[in-house]
Amino acid sequence: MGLGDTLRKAMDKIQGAGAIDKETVKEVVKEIQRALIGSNVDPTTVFAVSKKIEEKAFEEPKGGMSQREHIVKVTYDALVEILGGEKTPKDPKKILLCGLFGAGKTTAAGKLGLYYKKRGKKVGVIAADTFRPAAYEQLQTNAKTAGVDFFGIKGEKSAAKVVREGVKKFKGHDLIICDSAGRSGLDEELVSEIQEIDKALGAEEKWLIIGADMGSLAKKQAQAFHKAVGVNGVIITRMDGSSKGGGALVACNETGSSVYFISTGEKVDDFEGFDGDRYLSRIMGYGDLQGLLEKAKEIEMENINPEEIMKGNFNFKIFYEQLKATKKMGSLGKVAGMLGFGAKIPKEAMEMGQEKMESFKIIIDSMTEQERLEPDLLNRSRIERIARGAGKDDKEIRELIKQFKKMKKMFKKFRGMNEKSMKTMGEQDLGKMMQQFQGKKAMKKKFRLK
Ligand SMILES: Nc1nc2c(ncn2[C@@H]2O[C@H](COP(=O)(O)OP(=O)(O)OP(=O)(O)O)[C@@H](O)[C@H]2O)c(=O)[nH]1
Ligand SMILES: [Mg+2]
Repeated sequence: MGLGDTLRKAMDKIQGAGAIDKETVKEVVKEIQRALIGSNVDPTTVFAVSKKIEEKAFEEPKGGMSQREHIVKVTYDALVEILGGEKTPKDPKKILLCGLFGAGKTTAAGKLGLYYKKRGKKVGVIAADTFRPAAYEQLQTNAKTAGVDFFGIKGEKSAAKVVREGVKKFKGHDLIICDSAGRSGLDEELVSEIQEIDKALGAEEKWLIIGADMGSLAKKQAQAFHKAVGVNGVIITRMDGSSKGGGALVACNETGSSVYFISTGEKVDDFEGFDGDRYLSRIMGYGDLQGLLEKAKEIEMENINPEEIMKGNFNFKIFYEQLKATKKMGSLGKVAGMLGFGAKIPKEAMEMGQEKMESFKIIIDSMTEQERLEPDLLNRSRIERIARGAGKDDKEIRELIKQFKKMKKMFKKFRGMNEKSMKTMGEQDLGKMMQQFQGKKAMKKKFRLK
C-alpha cells in the first residue's frame, strides 16, 4: 500500500467514526504515523506531526465546519506543511544539475529543457559529464527529444572547459541547463569538479537530483551537497517507482532547499512542478476529501463573485480566478458545482485536466489586463502576441477562447432562465422560482463565509 492509500484509510476512519472523541483521534494519529513511517519519513517529523494534529483536533472549528471536518482539515494541513508548499523557481537563467550516480541528472536535463521550452524559453543544455562514457550521446538524445539545443565537446576531459565553451555558444539563450557527472559518493573529487563547473557556469540555481528511493536519507545527501556547492533546489526522481517518495519529499523540505520538481517516469514529459498540497490531494484520491476541501475552499473563494457572473460579466479574469481556485480541486466542474452551475457546464470543461488548466493559466498570464476584461479585443495579431509570450501555439489560444466562449454562453443561458421565470411566473413556476431564488441566496451566503 502506498503512502496515499494508508493516509486515506486514516482519514476514512475519522469520517466513518460514530463519535469523535480523544480515542478516535489517537487511533487516527496512529494510522498516520504508520503511513509516514512506512514511507520512510523521519521519526522526529512523524512525532511532530502527530503532536500538532492532537493539539489542534479539538480547537473550535472555523467557518461552519463540523468537528469531524475540522479534524480532517487539520490533519491535511499538517501533512501539507511537512511536504512543503508550492515553490516555483523564479525565472532561472542557468541551472547546474548535480547528484550521485544514476540519480537521474541527465534525464532531468531533458525534462527541464522541455518544461521551460513549453513556457516560451530558448533553452540550451551542456554536456559537462566528461566522466562517464556515452554521457555525451545520452544528453544529446535527450535534448533532441525535448527539442532544445545541445552543446558538448566529444572526447574533452575538462568539464570546466566544456562549460566555458557552452556558455559562449548559448549566449543568446534564455536558459542554460548544465548536466554534470555523478559519483557513488560525495567525495573530494566530485566536490572539486562541481565547484569548477560552478565557477565556469556562474549559475545562481544549483539543483540537486535525488531518487525517491533514498527516503529519509535524502536529507543527509541534500545537506552534504548544500555544504559543497550551495544547493538551492531539489528535483526528486523515480517518484513512480518508490514507496519511500514521501520520505524523500519531507526530508528535502526540511533542509530548506525547495523541492521544485518531481519526476514520475522515464518519458520526457513525466515531470511536474511540485506542490505539497496538490500532491497530497492527488495521492490520497480526491474523492474522499472532496466535500471537505470544497468547503474549506468556499471560505477562501471570495474572489469569485457569483453576481458578476450572473450579470453576464464573465471575462477572462473571472475565468482565471476559477482556474486558480480549481488548482487544488482537480477540475473546473467542481468549482462550477459549488457555484450551482454544475450540471450545466460543458463536458469538455468539466473534464479539463490539470495540465490543460495550467496551460490556460499561462496564456491568461500573457494577456494584458484590458484583454482579460474585454475578451472581444482578441484579434489575430493579439492572439499571435499572446502565443509568443506564453510560448504556445496560436491553436492553443484559440482553444482557450473557444472554451471560454462556451462557458460564457452557458452562464448567459442560465441567467436568461432565471429572468424568464421571474417574468412568466405562473402557479406551476412558483415552486421552481422559489427553488432558484433560494439557491441564489444560499450561494451568496456561501461566499460570505469567513
Ligand atoms: N522510473 C523512472 N526512471 C527514471 C526517472 N528518472 C530517471 N530515470 C532512469 O534512471 C536511470 C538513470 O538516469 P540518468 O539520467 O542517466 O541518471 P544520471 O544521474 O545522469 O546518472 P549518471 O550520469 O550515471 O550519474 C535511467 O535509466 C533513467 O531512464 C524517473 O523519474 N522514473
Ligand atoms: Mg548522467
